[in-house]
Amino acid sequence: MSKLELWFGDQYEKERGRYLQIRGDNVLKKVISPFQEICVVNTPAFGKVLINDGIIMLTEADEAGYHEMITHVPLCVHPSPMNVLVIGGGDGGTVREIIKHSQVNKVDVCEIDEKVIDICREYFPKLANSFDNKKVNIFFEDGAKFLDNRKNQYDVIIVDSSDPIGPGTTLFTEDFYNSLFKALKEDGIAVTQLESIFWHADFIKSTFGFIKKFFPKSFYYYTMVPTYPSGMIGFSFCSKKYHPIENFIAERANQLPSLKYYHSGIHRAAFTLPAFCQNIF
Ligand code: SPD
Repeated sequence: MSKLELWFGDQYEKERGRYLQIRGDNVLKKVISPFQEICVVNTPAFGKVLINDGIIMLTEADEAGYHEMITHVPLCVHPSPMNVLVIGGGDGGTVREIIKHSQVNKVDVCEIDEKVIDICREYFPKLANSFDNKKVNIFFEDGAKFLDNRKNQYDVIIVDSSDPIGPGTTLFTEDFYNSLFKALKEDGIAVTQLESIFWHADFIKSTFGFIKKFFPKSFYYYTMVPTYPSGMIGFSFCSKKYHPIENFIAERANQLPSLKYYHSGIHRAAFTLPAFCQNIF
């Protein structure tokens, strides 16, 4: 008798006719929170995988490329990033990277779903232990509503969201980018998760349509994540003052401890886009 095999992949993209499959050995946890289904699967190829509403959020094997790039790029450009906000990021990977920066005094985290943090504390302690750092304050709120009450407060805001469906939908609107602009100090930088140039170019282009209304300096940059749809994912770099390459502080990047992906060469290279999308954002 053949062994029953568990295969899974990104359900959102499957509906669009494209689907990476990963074999799972067993489901470690499956919970329906008030916001989404949260699932942790053990896999032979990628270690433990966190899947929310059928969409891969992270795998132990390749999360570093995502979390290091969403974090160190803005924090190695802003000259004095003391007050940082993370919207989303309930697994703790982004906070783990932020607290490597000694200049940072305070990290606020606004995660809509308390269950994500609980589950990640249990199954991904190497990421979620970062929430125990004394600089970290956690708020369980919708990110868009949280920003409504905050003006001129943060040096850097990192939007470590899920996809533009489900609980993350409000984080991809023009109003949200307007709120990001207002919540930043006069020289602030926001970085947001912004999908794949291969599969979501129209969406990225329309998002940049309103990013450019608010931020004088805006750029798309990317990282490689084999288990995300198309094997890569990008970010918007939204800045009031600083340029991601001209104001890059390479010495700071070179001093960061225990990195798997980020270094000063990758920082610069990440903003160089393939020919087909060089001029569309
Ligand atoms: N298509 C999936 C994109 C998920 C991006 N964020 C995941 C959270 C990792 N901290």
